[in-house]
Amino acid sequence: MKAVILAAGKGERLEPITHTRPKPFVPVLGSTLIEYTIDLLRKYVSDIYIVIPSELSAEYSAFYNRLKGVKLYYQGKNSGTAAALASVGNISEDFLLVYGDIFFDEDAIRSVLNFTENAIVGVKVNNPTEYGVILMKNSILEKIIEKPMEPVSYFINSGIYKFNPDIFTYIDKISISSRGEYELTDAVNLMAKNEKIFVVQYKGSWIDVGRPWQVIDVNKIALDNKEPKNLGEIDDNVKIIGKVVIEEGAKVLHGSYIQGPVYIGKDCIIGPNSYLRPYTILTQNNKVGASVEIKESVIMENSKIPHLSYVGDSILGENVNLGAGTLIANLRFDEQNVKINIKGNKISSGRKKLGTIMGGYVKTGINVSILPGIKIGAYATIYPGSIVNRDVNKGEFYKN
Ligand code: TTP
Repeated sequence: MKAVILAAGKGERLEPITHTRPKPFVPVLGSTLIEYTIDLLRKYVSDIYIVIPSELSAEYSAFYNRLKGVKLYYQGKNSGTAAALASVGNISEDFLLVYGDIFFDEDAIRSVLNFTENAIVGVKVNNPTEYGVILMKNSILEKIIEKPMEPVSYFINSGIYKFNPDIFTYIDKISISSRGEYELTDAVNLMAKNEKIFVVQYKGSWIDVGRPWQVIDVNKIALDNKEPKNLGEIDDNVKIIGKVVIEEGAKVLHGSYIQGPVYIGKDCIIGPNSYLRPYTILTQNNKVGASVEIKESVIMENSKIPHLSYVGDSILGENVNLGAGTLIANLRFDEQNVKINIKGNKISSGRKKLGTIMGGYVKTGINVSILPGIKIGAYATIYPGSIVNRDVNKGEFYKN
């Protein structure tokens, strides 16, 4: 069996994380979302095809080029999920199709493979109006309704399918949607009129990584699923409580206090006297120094937080350097859910606690304070002593 991963989306909602990396390469512990999906699919399929954007910056290309044992296809000039699938040409046997921006566990794949016919994996969510809602009868798909105004059902399309080759015939028949895209769900709806598509009611982990804070959610689940281990070096006088995963080459120095679950990736150096609280994810080669406290945050590779900082409920991109005394606020005085700017609209994150979403290569000077829900674009520089109370653009020099 073959599998196709659609990975040619824009990922605008995930900015500034996607300023320096394609959306499917958001970190999952020491790996990335797409590499996690590839590893999982490899157990079940012989060939993996990945559809990627046709125009790639050098920065983005480097990520795709590091994928081994997969075949890359460039999406043609049309946009949309159906156009993306059509880019692989025709596949002459049954195949799996998976969106590249979802996190799920193996049971989802196993359950869809149980069917000899077409099948789609559905999941229950609280916010169905943001997804393609599934209407079905006796577990057979009737229709998918994209982003309905009213929640006609709480059961939605997870982005995992098994198709026979007829899907390509239906793709040929659809026309451009009101969103200006060729949408796979239009082809699936045509197919559902003529052929049976079974709906798998999946209850395991599933996250659509569309919004920045969902990167924290995914990493929390991935860490919960991991066994504790220690391949690093730990000094005397380090206190570790709960589950901690410490990868090769990592060092935890004197006086550090670690409350699991915590992930300490390859070659990280922690301490002396650092405080890591639950769901601190240090992906790789991070430096966390003296009197630094981190909680529920994902810190991407090569980023350094060397002195006297607090980082709570945040995402820091790769190669970031926080100046001494950089403090990130993660709670509003009125304790309302933190809002964040997504494509020009202020959206509630649904989280009472959310700090900053910082792109790659950002540098902060000493004594910088960042208010809750602020996004800082990649390559920005924050002048010492600044209070960051608005979003900062990519590459901006911010001073106040
Ligand atoms: P979406 O999440 O609908 O779109 P997106 O990835 O462009 O994200 P954003 O809205 O934040 O810009 O995409 C669902 C999946 O389909 C995702 O894995 C990307 C993939 N996709 C393509 O491969 N080609 C496309 O033209 C589109 C629109 C999506």
